[in-house]
Formats: sequence, C-alpha cells, structure tokens
Amino acid sequence: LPIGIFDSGVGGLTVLKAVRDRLPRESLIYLGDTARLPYGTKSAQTVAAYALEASRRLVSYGIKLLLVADNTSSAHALDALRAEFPGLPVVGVVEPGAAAAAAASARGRIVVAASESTVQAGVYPRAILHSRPNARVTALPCPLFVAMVEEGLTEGPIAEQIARHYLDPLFTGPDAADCLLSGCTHFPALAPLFHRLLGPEVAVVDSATTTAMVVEDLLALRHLANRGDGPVTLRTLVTDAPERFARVARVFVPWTIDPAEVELVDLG
Ligand code: DGN
Repeated sequence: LPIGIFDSGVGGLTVLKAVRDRLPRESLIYLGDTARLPYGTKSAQTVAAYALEASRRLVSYGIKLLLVADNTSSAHALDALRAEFPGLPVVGVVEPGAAAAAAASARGRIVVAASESTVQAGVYPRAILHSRPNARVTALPCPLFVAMVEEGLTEGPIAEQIARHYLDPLFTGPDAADCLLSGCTHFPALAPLFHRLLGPEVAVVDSATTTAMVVEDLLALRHLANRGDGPVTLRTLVTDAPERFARVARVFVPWTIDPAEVELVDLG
C-alpha cells in the first residue's frame, strides 16, 4: 500500500519530496485540497472538518500511513484524525519540526514562522518547550510569505523587504533569536533568502527532513516498509485547478508535474 500525504494545497510537496528522497521504494499518494485553501487563515473547527473529509478520501484508496504535511491541519486535526482512523499510523509535521528546532538552536531562542491559524493553536511553542524546557519561543504569523512563494518571489527586493518586515524585530539587538523554524509548508522555499538575511549564526530549519525520518522509523517499527522491488508509484490528486497546482509546484519540487496527470477529485 502507498503512504497517503495530505495537504491543504501545493506546499506539502516539500514534505513529499523529503519522503521520496529518504524512502525511494515507497509509493505515495498526495491529496491537495486546492478548492478550499488556504487553511492557514481559517478557524480550528473548519480546518479540522476539512482535514477529516480529505483524509477520509485518501484512506478510502487504501494507505498504510497518513502523513499530514499541512502545518495548520497538523496543529488542529491530528487528534481527530487519530480517533477517526484507529490502527492507521498518523504523522504530523509539528513534532518533527519542533524537534529539529530544539536540536539546532544554540541558545534556545527560537522563532517559528507559520500561518495565523497555526500560531493561534500554540502547538509549536508547546512542542519545543517539551523537548527544551528553558527555550524562549516566539510564534510569528507570516501570511504574506505564502502568497509570495506561490508567486515565485523567493528572492529579490520585494521578497527581501517582506522578510525584513517580519524578521528584523526578532533577529536584531542583544536579545536576538538564533533559530528560525519554518512552521509552514511554503517557507522552506525561502531558506536561501533567510540564510542570506540572517547570517551564518542563525540556524534555519524546517520539518520536512525530520518528518521523513519519523515516517521511516514508524514504518520500520510497524513492519510496514516496502521491501519488494516492484514499481513505485506517485499519484497526485487535487480538489481544484490541476493546471495551477502543476505550475506553482515548480517552486517546491525540482521535477516537472504534468497537469494532465494531476487527478481532480470532488470531496462533496
Ligand atoms: N500549508 C499551509 C501550512 O503549512 O500551514 C500553508 C498554506 C496556507 O494554508 N496558508
């Protein structure tokens, strides 16, 4: 069976890429709920309801593990998803991302850049403090980064100005933070810009790689890893606008997605 990867849209491809790199023998099925994005500005209840609906569809195709690549859904819907699908391993991106930041930060001054809804949930500070109790964590809503990345503005004067608007207040002065965690699927695309603006002293981390490691460990633990050498498949489903999905995907993954191969599904 494949691993099911759920996201609110296209940004979850950053997580899909990390899983593909780490687990090249696993088949994957990705569902991006492009009809209802963005989740990042919606209420906890709405996000949880959407995530449940989309995940039910993924589960109906037959999957061995559900990976919630969307930070906002990981923040609001993980418990509901685990209750809905008992026996199915469900992995989110918040815990792995928090672990990566807790490990990478020199002095424990951590900024988590995320969607408004993820920040409101308070999940990242909680998870980071769990593994590093004396850390000082600021969760920072950065909604403009999402549109910026989808427009392909990952470098240049506009991107730089917006990044400075969000980050300068927290990364300057004697009390400056020393670690920036991307708590949103889109922000790894901005890592080169973050590195350039913040300098070598600041660790820039995201959850994609650590999430792929958690998936690998869990598959091994449950004896679910694919040992055969049969064909490896990648299916991509969206709830709206396959052409836009394929076009915007270029910001997130180095391979080309043929819009004709992106399947349109109706969750209604
Ligand atoms: N995929 C969302 C997240 O990781 O929070 C970002 C996009 C959005 O819904 N704003």
